[in-house]
Amino acid sequence: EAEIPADHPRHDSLVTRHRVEAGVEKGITSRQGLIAQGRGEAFDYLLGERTIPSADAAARAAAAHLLLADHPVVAVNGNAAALVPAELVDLADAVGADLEVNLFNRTDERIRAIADHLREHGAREVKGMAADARIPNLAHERAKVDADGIADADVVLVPLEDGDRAAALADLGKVELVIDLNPLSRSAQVADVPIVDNILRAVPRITAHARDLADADRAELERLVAEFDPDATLAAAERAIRGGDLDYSSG
Ligand code: PTJ
Repeated sequence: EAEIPADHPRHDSLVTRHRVEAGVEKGITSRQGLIAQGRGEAFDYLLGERTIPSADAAARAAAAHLLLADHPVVAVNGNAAALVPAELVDLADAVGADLEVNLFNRTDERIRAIADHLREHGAREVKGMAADARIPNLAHERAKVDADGIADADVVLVPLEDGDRAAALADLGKVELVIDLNPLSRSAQVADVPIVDNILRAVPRITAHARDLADADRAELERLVAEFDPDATLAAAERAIRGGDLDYSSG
């Protein structure tokens, strides 16, 4: 990361690529994670690599859900761990959530490597190794979760989730908060709160909103949740991507 000059017009995008590459080298990120990152990057480019107002409102609604939850869980996959490990630990601390490693391409080795990586970044307890519960309607390996983690959660934050798993979690009646740069992806479409933003910007933003709302009463949090409109949020993101008045001259 040190070699990329801070004033390079595509600095953040280059740093991100390096982190995902390093994640693969460290055994944290899957090779499919490289493809996922490329897809995300294309959408971010079209968004102007900024947090649009509807995504900020979604991050605030997500923070309200996490603060209201009885048992919030932040799921962590190979891309999230490579990109924002310390930020995920910070978010879990701010809202009192469990961290659970939960992988699309599950291997025990990668789960252990990600749990270690999160501990290196300040996490105390990391769930995901027990795998003693299943999400119904998913193939065996993809269905594994912890009984005292995601299986027991009422609110789950799933950054960059695969569509089938996002739909299966939503079918369980859990409140699902999804970070995904593609507003047309099934994960974004089934989410109670879709946050169409780069995970690099979205996670610290949810944490900042949670800290800002720490002293809010339940009625205010419930109002934020009730007023949030996922369809309008997705439509606003799609409009920003398709049209907008962006200046791409720096690219
Ligand atoms: O570590 P694992 O085994 O759990 O696998 C993780 C990936 C992400 C590889 C797996 O879940 C997967 O294949 O996901 P998909 O179906 O490729 O979906 C990833 C979604 O995340 C896509 O819609 C991308 O646009 C989006 N995305 C990629 N990078 C980012 C992103 N969204 C926000 N921020 C990003 N940096």
